[in-house]
Amino acid sequence: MSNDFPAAAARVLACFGGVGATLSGARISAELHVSRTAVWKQIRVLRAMGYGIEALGRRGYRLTATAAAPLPTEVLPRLRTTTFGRRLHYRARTASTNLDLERLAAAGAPEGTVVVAETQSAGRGRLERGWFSPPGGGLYFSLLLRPAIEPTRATSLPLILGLAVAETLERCAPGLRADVKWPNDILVDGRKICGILCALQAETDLIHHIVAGIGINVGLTRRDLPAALRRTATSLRIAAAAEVNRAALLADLLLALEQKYLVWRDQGLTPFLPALRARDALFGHEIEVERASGKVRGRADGVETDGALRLRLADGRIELVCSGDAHLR
Ligand code: BT5
Repeated sequence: MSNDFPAAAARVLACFGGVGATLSGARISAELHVSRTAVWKQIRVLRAMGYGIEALGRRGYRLTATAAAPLPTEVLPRLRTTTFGRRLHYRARTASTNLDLERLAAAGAPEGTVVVAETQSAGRGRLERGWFSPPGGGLYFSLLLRPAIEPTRATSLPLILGLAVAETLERCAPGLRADVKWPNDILVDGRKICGILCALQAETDLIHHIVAGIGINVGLTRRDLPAALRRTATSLRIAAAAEVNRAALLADLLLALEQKYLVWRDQGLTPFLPALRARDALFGHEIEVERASGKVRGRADGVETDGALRLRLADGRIELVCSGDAHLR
């Protein structure tokens, strides 16, 4: 585990042991051999990170709530996976978790390694687009995968990751309905709540690794959204008035991702086709797909076992689209 959780704040936090504990400032300063002022400073740092710490006058401080932030200290005790997230790197701020994880991957990090950030200054979407990643409002993380499969099979990966996200969001916000929009979006009420970016490092026959970046809007309010996203984006708070603990969400999601990934790695997309069909945001709609090679229009007809979108053209023929951006017409 590595993180840039401020070391001094972490030591103060460790003194408390757990939620509900009360400690005097004198005791903390004696235990850590620092001044009372230094303790107070770290209490303020912890509060700014989302920890609830009540000041009780001469009796000291009480830890009332742990932060909902996706800190390793919050995520790891909740984690029920075998490998996903067991190596968890936390960044209070970074340019892009995908870039951080690419570096770790190049240095030999194992499958399941995760980088999670409180905020990203240059969060990435596909094709050099950006991902709006303000602090406190979202879950931004990247997951390292090293499947021993042919590179062409990786096309369908974002769909099963999307399925894991959709199912997990519904579990943590009862009443919410989440759909998967080919190739890499999760929609709630027709608006984007999550985007997925899978970057593949491969040779013709061999995948070196895949960095799967996932961004989820959690606590953002409509006012937090920039004008350009106000009509197209949503969050768990906007859509379901849900107050979601991001650490718990990450732990739950990593389990769902691991379970789906292992089945997908061995059996491909086929076992997931019924679940995808039930959540297909495009199925039956007239759509336009922008591809590198140009636009194509038709009626969305589900996905193939390799993850390609089936598009029924005006003349009834089915065109298979491997990549692109789909829009409802
Ligand atoms: C995606 O790209 O949807 C992939 C987004 C992946 C973000 C994660 S966060 C953790 C990891 N680290 C990174 O640097 N990236 C990954 P795309 O399909 O190209 O969609 C990008 C478009 O979505 C933008 O051009 C905006 O229109 C819109 N958008 C940007 N931020 C958004 C947000 N927070 N919520 C909803 N829509 C957003």
